[in-house]
Amino acid sequence: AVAALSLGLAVVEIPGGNAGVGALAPWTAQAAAAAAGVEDEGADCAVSDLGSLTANSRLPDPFKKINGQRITSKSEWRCRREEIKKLAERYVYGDKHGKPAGVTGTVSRTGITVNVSDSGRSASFSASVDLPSGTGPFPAVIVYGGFGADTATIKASGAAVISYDPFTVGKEGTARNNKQGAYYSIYGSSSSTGLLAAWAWGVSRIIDVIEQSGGGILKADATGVTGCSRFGKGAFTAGVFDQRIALTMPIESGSAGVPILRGVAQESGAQPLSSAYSEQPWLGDAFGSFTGNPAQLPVDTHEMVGMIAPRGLFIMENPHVDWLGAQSGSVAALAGAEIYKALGAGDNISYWSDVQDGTHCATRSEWRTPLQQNIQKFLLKTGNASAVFRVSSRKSGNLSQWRDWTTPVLTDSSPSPSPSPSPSPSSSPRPPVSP
Ligand code: MCU
Repeated sequence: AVAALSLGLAVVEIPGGNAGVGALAPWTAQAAAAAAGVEDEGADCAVSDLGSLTANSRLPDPFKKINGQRITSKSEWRCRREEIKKLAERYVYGDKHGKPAGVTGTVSRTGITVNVSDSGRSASFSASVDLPSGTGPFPAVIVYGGFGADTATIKASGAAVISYDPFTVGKEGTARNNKQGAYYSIYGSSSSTGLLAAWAWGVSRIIDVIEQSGGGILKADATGVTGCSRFGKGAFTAGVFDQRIALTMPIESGSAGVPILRGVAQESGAQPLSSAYSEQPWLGDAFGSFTGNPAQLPVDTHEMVGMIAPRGLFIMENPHVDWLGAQSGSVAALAGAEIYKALGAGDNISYWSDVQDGTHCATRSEWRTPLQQNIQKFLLKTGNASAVFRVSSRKSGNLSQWRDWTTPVLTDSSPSPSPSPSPSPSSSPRPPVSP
């Protein structure tokens, strides 16, 4: 539902509305959000009970905690996000291990090496580095796999390209009980963690090494990630699970990527969940129980989108290949954008499926400018272009069919304490009395 607009304005479709081209959205004044300095900001949140599973054919309410209460303030999102993270690991991706005891490595102008050790096991992998012109230190985009990402535009924008071969960390073509690659060398070949989480762990370890390198060549706080197709699934998962990633750019990711899992199960021609589960061990082993009944899942990918908030996210999709489930992708973006908006970061999520060329993973001229603008805004921190939301009319999903919750207006402050039996007018504690 995007009409061409040639006024020199960004074409912004207001998330939640589904037809036509909106004016610039009211939340465009938000500054770009910085990435967090840590992989998982909510690691200290206590999430012990993941609740019970109840069928819900619509998208779970992202703002509703496992205990049934809805959050009311932005500060509560941190631990609500951790709940979603735990649910996503348990039921969709498998656990992504945190930073192992030993991570060492090197960053040079041409490559990165990573050596990892934990509990007596060790593994190594490497990635190549291609610097843009200039003196640096540079921001960098970690590019999964060897195709589909416009590396020329990334470099021309002023960011380095780190070429990451995820198969060195999690190999494809193995049985689920015999997984291979650096992740599984450390955590075991029968680990129930799927390849997407393993690949994401590899990205996190690359960022560890960049952090430890002192920042002379690459900046540690300005890392993006991208990739197309199965590597779009991977790039999305990396951004979901590492809050140090400032910009996440999945391309044509399809089932097990951005598209809502409940949606691809119904979308005509989209890769079925059972196919995505069995084609490669991308998802965690536990997802096997849900391929036929995604309504039982206590999470869906709109909440993974929300886990990336408020950091930069630019979702690119192809509406010409049914297998890619772009309609369900648009619903994930629209519903996820509600989380961005609630956090005051609605201008940090872009979506673009309105493209001409139907070739899967083509280099597309339409994405050149928004790619550059996202790099400027979130990695170089020199730009503040508005987000774009261009949904192809070929595959435009309708959010209202998929949700039964509304988007809260979250307060900036901490929640007020729940009403006590005898509310005291003075809530400040008495000063300590000295003996
Ligand atoms: C869209 O990503 C995958 C898709 O899930 C697979 O079914 C297909 O075999 O490969 C796609 C891909 O990675 O293409 C490069």
